[in-house]
Amino acid sequence: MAYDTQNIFAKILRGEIPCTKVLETAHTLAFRDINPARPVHVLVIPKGPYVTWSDFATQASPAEQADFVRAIGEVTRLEGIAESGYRLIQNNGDHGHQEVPHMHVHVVGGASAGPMLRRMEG
Ligand code: DGP
Repeated sequence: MAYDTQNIFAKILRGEIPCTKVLETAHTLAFRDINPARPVHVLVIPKGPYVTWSDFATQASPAEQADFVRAIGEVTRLEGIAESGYRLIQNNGDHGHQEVPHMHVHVVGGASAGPMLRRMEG
C-alpha cells in the first residue's frame, strides 16, 4: 500500500495537528493516544513514511529500527510501567484492524491488559 501523506500521524509529525509528546528522538516520536484504553496508552511511531511493520522491517534503515526499538523501552521507563508490566499492540492492514496507515506501536499499561485474543469459534 502506498503511503498516504495526509494520514493523521503524518500531520502530527509535520506539526499540523497537536499531540501530547512523551518522547522524541532522531527517528521516532511517542505521544499519548487520543482515546486511551488504559491509564498509560502511548503511541510510538517512526518519523519515516512506513505503513506497516513489514514496510518498516524492509525499508527503514538499521539506525531507524534500532532507534524505534530503544524508544519503546524508554517510554516504558518514562511512564513508570517497566516493572509493573505493559502490553505492546501493533495492528497492520485490514485483518489487523489498523485505523491509521502510519506504522505504530501502542504501549499500554498502568492496569491489567486482560487476556490475549480469544480463540475463534468454530
Ligand atoms: P490503530 O487501530 O492501531 O491504527 O490505532 C490508531 C490509534 O490512533 C487509535 O488508538 C486512536 C489514535 N488516534 C487517532 N487519531 C488520533 C489523533 O489525532 N491524535 C492522537 N493522539 N491519537 C489518535
